[in-house]
Amino acid sequence: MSLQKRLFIAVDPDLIITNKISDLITNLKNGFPAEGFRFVSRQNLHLTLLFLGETDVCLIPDISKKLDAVCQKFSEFDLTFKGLGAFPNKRKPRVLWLGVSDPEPVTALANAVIRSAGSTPDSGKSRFSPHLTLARVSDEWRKPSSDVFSGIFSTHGDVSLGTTRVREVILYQSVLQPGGPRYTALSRHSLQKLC
Ligand code: 2AM
Repeated sequence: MSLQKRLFIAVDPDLIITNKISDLITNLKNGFPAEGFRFVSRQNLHLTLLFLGETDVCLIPDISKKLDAVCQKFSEFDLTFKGLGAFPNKRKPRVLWLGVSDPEPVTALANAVIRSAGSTPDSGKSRFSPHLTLARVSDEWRKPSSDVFSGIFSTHGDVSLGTTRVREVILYQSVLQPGGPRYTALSRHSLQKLC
């Protein structure tokens, strides 16, 4: 059997935005019953471009090469984090996320990454929708707590966290552990510098 790693491709917010997202998560934890949420830990905050899932390790050099090629065609760009949203909907969320107000550049980048590197069984199953996951909601909390969620969206729905410069695309390995996943950067791919 060949060795496999669970992979995904993402961009990271910069330190200032990471701190602001971390503060927002602290506010959410303080203001609302935390036991129904699994918040993303500070070091794991990212915006996924493509989830590859379990991937043969022998494919990793080829994926990295493809990411280099994609990143040669895209310049660094700004990404503004704004607004809370939820999958599948705000009434009974399974995932609570932070949206972006300028989705075009990151969507173009993600679509290019999907076209180039998205050939594993799990990749590119759903349409790219730019979001940064803040928390996952436990099943038992989805049904009885719609007033909690409406409280969250009325208080923080329009939250505006500022702009990060996206400078690189990162190939991550995810190792699932009882205390939450551990993400390790396997390779980093710089976008073209702005003049
Ligand atoms: P998301 O939280 O932005 O939706 C690493 O597992 C990342 O890959 C997750 O943070 C998740 O991004 C994304 N992902 C997409 N589809 C996935 C799936 N089927 N299983 C696990 N992660 C998935």
